[in-house]
Formats: sequence, structure tokens, C-alpha cells
Amino acid sequence: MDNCIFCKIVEKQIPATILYEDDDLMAFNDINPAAPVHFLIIPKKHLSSLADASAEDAVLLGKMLELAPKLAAQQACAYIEHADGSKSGGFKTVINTGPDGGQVVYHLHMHVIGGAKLA
Ligand code: DGP
Repeated sequence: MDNCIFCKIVEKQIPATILYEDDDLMAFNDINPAAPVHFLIIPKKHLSSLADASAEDAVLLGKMLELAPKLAAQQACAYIEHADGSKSGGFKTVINTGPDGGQVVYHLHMHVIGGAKLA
């Protein structure tokens, strides 16, 4: 889509630190990280926001959610349940939607944030 900054990243028209790419998804580091690990998972298909997703996008949304813990683990913030029952690591996933949700870039994206103890 014209004038969409994330579509331009998908098209490699502007640079980004790309962590993952397949036919449907891309993940790249956030330009303004809120924590030591902060990357975005986006569908390559332009959807303006989560509110624009429909039933036909359910598999795509599922793939985004499935990818988050895998990439988080690669970025050294895996969530681990230990044999003794204790837990460590982890990360936060956020999808901002609309002005009141704090959305600034209108191409659906999921923030994955970690590498620190988050509130
Ligand atoms: P949101 O408020 O959920 O729309 O967050 C948009 C995020 O996108 C924000 O954390 C900064 C990031 N961002 C904006 N422009 C660029 C860019 O050109 N490159 C990268 N890597 N991230 C960007």
C-alpha cells in the first residue's frame, strides 16, 4: 500500500533489522525500543489494524502469535517452565489498535518486548 512505512519495509524500500521473514510474515526490530528486546511481527499483507482483520485472517493471526515465542527465544527472552515448577524469562506481546489504543503506524503489528522485568 502506498505511503505505508511497514509495506515499504516489506518491499525492502526502507531498511530495517529483519529477524524473520516468510511468505506471510516479517519480524524486525522496533526503531524506538522500549526494552532491550523489542521487535514487531507484521503480516506482509496490508491490514490497517486488528479491527480490519476478518475470519479469513484467522490463520495469519495465529501464525503471528505462534511466531512470537519462537523469536523471543532466539532473542534470549524465552519463557521457561523448569522441572522444579519454577518459571523464568518471558516477554510481553501488545497490539495497539486505533488512536485510543496508542496505534501510530496503521499496518497491523504485534510488539514483542522483553529482556527486562516488565510491569
Ligand atoms: P504503534 O504505536 O503500536 O503503532 O507502534 C509503532 C511502532 O513502530 C513504534 O514502536 C515505532 C515503530 N516504528 C515506526 N516507524 C518505524 C520504522 O520506520 N522502522 C522500524 N523498525 N520501526 C518503526
